[in-house]
This record gives sequence, structure tokens and C-alpha cells, in this order.
Amino acid sequence: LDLEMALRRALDQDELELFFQPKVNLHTGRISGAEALLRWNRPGHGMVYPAEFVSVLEETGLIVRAGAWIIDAACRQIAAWLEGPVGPMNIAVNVASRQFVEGDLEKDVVTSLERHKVPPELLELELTETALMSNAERTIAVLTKLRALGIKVAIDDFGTGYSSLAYLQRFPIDKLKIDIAFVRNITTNPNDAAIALAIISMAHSLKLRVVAEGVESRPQLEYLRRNRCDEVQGFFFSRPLSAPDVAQLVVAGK
Ligand code: G
Ligand code: G
Ligand code: MN
Ligand code: NA
Repeated sequence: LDLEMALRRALDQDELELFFQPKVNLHTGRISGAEALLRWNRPGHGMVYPAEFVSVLEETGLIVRAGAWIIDAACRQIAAWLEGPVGPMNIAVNVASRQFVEGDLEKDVVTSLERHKVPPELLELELTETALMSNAERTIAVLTKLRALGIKVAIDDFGTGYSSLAYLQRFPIDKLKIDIAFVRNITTNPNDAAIALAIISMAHSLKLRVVAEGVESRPQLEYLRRNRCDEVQGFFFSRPLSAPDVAQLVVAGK
């Protein structure tokens, strides 16, 4: 309850901030975009991580308001980078299922894209299989409209939920993100490797791109590159960074 009140105040007082974790394209070796991850500069507490408060945002429904703020902040950042030395950056934002059901996600996205004059192709939405499956009809309808504008859609934490092949084909998506659980021991555990390889192969058959999450070492990266994974994200390349730090990394890599 205290946390809920503090989060309401955080939204009113603009205490939330986006950090960005770069993704590297394994075909080009360049940074291809970044995932926006929420941070809370809570007065008297320092920087608070999503593990401590995103579930409260979701349970209280505050995620609908926060979600609109996140999308707008991401679009504002894309526009700022587009003007300067960073240039076009694909930014992925995490969306919760309540945003599809209770909010007007489509309106939030369109409003922010127009306000900041952002090309829709630069914005990506990440949602989990679970989010996709709960209220599938409504979620599919919203995603279909957003993709028609050019927005990209990725399934997050893929492999941990219950999506069947038949569902995958039905969903309006562009990308699968292999869950960190299969990446962690990819070079030592044959079962994890088999699952990761199956996901890559299945994704490519369906003309989807594949991102591996939680890449922490060179052997993991090399294994994924050899096996045609398209992009990687993880501590090996970079932790989530503030906007100025990400910009510096991108410009240094040009
Ligand atoms: O940054 P970190 O690794 O602590 O993120 C932890 C979890 O919080 C991840 O599962 C991530 O998807 C979730 N999360 C981070 N930022 C957001 C956000 O902006 N919206 C939603 N819905 N979840 C987020
Ligand atoms: O949205 P999602 O649940 O995928 O959020 C990504 C989370 O994974 C973030 O909390 C981020 O800090 C975390 N993360 C990103 N890269 C790594 C990594 O290489 N190793 C581990 N253990 N966690 C990571
Ligand atoms: Mn994510
Ligand atoms: Na994930």
C-alpha cells in the first residue's frame, strides 16, 4: 500500500526514468537497437529496479498510466537520438497485458509517435507469451493495427510459456526473444542448446527474427552466431545504461 502511494507520487512527480540495454546485430556486429527498462529514482531510496515495483504497477492497474508514460518517453528518446550523432535507434518497450485490456494502447502509441514525429519502424513492443495468450483476441486485434502502422512486435522470454506452433503463426509478430534460461548454459547443457536451436530454426521458418537474451560470455555469443541467431542482448556486451551512456557507446561504435 505504501509502495502504491509512492508509485502514484512517482508518476505525478516524474520520478521514473528509462535505461537502455543495447542489442547487437550478429550479422553486422553493430548495435541494432536497445530495450528500454524502467528505473525509479525514488527520493531517499536511490535507484529502484523493476523487480521491486513493476508487479505493484501491474497489480494496482497503475501500469496503464505508467505504460503510456514509458511509450512516450521512449518516443521522445528515439526522436532526440534521430536528430544527433546517434541516428536511428530501434527501441523496444515492454508492455503488460493490462495495457491491452484496460488502456487504449493503440491511442497511446499513435499519440506519442505523432507528438515526437517518430517513424513507427523504430518502435518495438515486447510482450510475454502469457500476456499474448490472456485476452488473445483483443491483444491480436490491437497488435494487428499497430503492425499495420509499421511498429514491430517481439515475444519476450520465449520458450517458458505455452505458445504452440499454430499460435505463433496466428500472432502478428516479428521477433522471438529466447529466454535467458536457455542461453545461460547453452554451451554446456545439450538440452538447453537443443531448445535454443529449435527456437531459432522455427522462428526462421516462420520468417521471424531471433534475439538471444542474457548473453554473458564470448562462447555463448559465438555459439549463437554460428547457429544463425540474429541478435544478442546481455551483460557480455552491455548492462542497461542511461540514455547518455548508450549514446556514447553507439557513437563510439560507428
Ligand atoms: O531491468 P530488469 O532486468 O531489472 O527488469 C526486470 C523485469 O522488469 C523484466 O522482466 C522486464 O520485462 C520488466 N520491466 C522492465 N521495464 C519494464 C517496463 O517498462 N514495463 C513493463 N511492463 N515491464 C518492465
Ligand atoms: O523484459 P525482460 O524480462 O527480458 O528484462 C530483461 C531483464 O534481464 C532485465 O532485468 C535485464 O537487466 C536482465 N538482463 C539483461 N541482460 C542480462 C544478462 O546478461 N544476464 C542476466 N542475468 N540478466 C540480464
Ligand atoms: Mn523484455
Ligand atoms: Na525477457
